[in-house]
Amino acid sequence: MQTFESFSKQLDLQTGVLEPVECVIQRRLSDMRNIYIDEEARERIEREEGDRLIYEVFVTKLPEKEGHLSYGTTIIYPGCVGEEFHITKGHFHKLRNRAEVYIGISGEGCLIMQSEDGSFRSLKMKRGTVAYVPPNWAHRTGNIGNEPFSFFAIWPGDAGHDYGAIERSSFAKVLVVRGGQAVLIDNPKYAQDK
Ligand code: M6P
Ligand code: ZN
Repeated sequence: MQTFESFSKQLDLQTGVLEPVECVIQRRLSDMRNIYIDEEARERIEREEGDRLIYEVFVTKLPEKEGHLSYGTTIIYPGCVGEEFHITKGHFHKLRNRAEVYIGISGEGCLIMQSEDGSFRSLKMKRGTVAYVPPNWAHRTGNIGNEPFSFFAIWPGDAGHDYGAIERSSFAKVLVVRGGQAVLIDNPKYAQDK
């Protein structure tokens, strides 16, 4: 039997930075075209303010194979695009029946989930929250506070990321600020049948 070498990394429990840093995926405004409901606001901010960093994913490179686990942390910087909070793209797993666990490290967030039949769930997250994303649910996470929101995530190595289905239909609800509060409203761009 082939063995795989054990290892450890250091997770900064204040910031979510995972060291040694191997690979950081940065998502900027320009990577988020048509992801937010207010595409005009996104374009205006990009034009007037530059290509704002929305979130970073510190990825640990591991075999994307059955039996392994993958893990990493995500840091979502505070802010809004129009009235919508900074939020990740969101994805289904390529292998739909693969679950995921999120552990809140810092800041305030909201995990939203949606199944292929259109059911929707949301869970607030803060430091110490352990949230379970069951098999078959697409998931994305927004920062609903004033500080960076970071969380640790762990998922099966063979799960894979499928962004296409979400890019086509989006999520049924979006996280917006109303009267200083984070609320979920119906997404005008949601198209279940596409
Ligand atoms: C979590 C995990 C990662 C994911 C990241 C950002 O850390 O679910 O697998 O890549 O969030 O989300 P997305 O890939 O949807 O932008
Ligand atoms: Zn996932």
